Amino acid sequence: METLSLKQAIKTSALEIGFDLVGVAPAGPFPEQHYFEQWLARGYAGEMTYLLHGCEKRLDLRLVLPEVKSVVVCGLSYATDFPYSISRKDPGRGWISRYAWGQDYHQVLLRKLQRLLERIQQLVGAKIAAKMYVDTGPILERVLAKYAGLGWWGKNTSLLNPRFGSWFFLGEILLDLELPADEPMSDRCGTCRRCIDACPTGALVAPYVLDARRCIAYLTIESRSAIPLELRPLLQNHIFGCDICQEVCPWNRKPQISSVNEFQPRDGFFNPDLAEFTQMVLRKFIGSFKGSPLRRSKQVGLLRNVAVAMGNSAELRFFPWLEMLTKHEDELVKEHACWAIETLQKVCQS
Ligand code: B12
Ligand code: SF4
Ligand code: SF4
Repeated sequence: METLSLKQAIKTSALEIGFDLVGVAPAGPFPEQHYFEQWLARGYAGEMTYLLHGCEKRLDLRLVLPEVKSVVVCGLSYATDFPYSISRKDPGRGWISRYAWGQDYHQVLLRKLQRLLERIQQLVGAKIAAKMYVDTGPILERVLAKYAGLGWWGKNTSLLNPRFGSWFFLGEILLDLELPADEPMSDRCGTCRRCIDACPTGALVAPYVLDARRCIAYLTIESRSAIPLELRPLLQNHIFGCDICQEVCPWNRKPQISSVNEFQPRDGFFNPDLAEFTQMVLRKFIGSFKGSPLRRSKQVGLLRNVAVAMGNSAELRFFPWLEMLTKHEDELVKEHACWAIETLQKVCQS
């Protein structure tokens, strides 16, 4: 099969398998890679040292797969028609980021990529060297997605697509197969800067640049440390991740809804009452969180986050819960619970 029709057949297969977006990127190098080095040098990665250790590979795909000639990049929407956090103002209820409401996306995408790879090998009629990645691999997924024509980099650093907004995950197959690359999409942010203005912690330090150390997604999911005191009040009711810079984006006003049922919210994950959520974390962490992205924070991380949200709530009904958390065996949980009690006491006095 000549390469253009092979590429078309691969794209058709990806859509049949259920991906919403698909394109082909060259194997690089890409001019924007230097942004990644600059970003690391400024310390914006915080505790995510795996980004530093994998730096060489991220800058050269051949260190990941020596035979790589092109990359098939796929996108899968996780948009649901549930409301946005910016329209829900109850401080006694926590916010879990939309991407984490349902099943862990890594497995969902990897299963689909595996089927696509099998289909590619059938089309080629031979086994070819290949590697699949979803999120955790040492590659710059958004750079590849841009060059595969899936979207443009938003100023909030998410990849945006006119049909799906930014509510989609990425997955890639690196291939020992020469395929014609797609055209990158042009930037459609224009003069807009809503995401930058809406970020509660000032984490978007410039257009297209995120200081992860200030980002609520990093602080509540990736960081294993104490949340800096000055940032705690700014976290508001966020207990796992944050969607604000995506919710305010005009391209996310009416995104096409995902067809994947596994991304619908589990019971108790959409805007949960903070006390009920704490009870679930304490009693059912092993059971209720199986196969959920929330496991990444571990039980201790979730309790730390809940304590901060309770402290920010100005709701005195959380005192008994916080008292209980001050007796937790983990120092991190204790310290955040004490902070929250002091914060609530100040509300009582004022
Ligand atoms: C580390 C990481 C994070 C960190 C840091 C995020 C960040 N913006 O860098 C934290 C924990 C904060 C995070 C949060 C989230 N993440 Co994340 N994350 C990653 C991961 C593992 C690496 C990203 C990385 O290398 N960052 C370093 C920066 C420098 O690289 P980059 O963002 O790709 O930047 C490129 C361009 O933006 C451009 N660029 C950079 N600076 C500049 C400056 C200018 C002027 C220009 C023009 C371009 C430009 O060049 C860069 C590469 O050199 C990727 C998976 C992967 N392997 O790529 C997922 C990934 C980016 N995350 C993803 C998601 C879904 C999220 C969250 C929405 C989850 C949530 N709600 O909590 C949030 C969104 C927050 C946000 N505004 O980005 C998706 C993004 C999907 C999409 N449509 O964009 C990915 C691709 C995972 C996946 N497979 O689906 N994430
Ligand atoms: S995810 Fe939240 S904290 Fe992070 S950059 Fe976006 S708005 Fe700011
Ligand atoms: S809010 Fe505006 S500037 Fe930010 S990503 Fe969306 S379109 Fe771009």
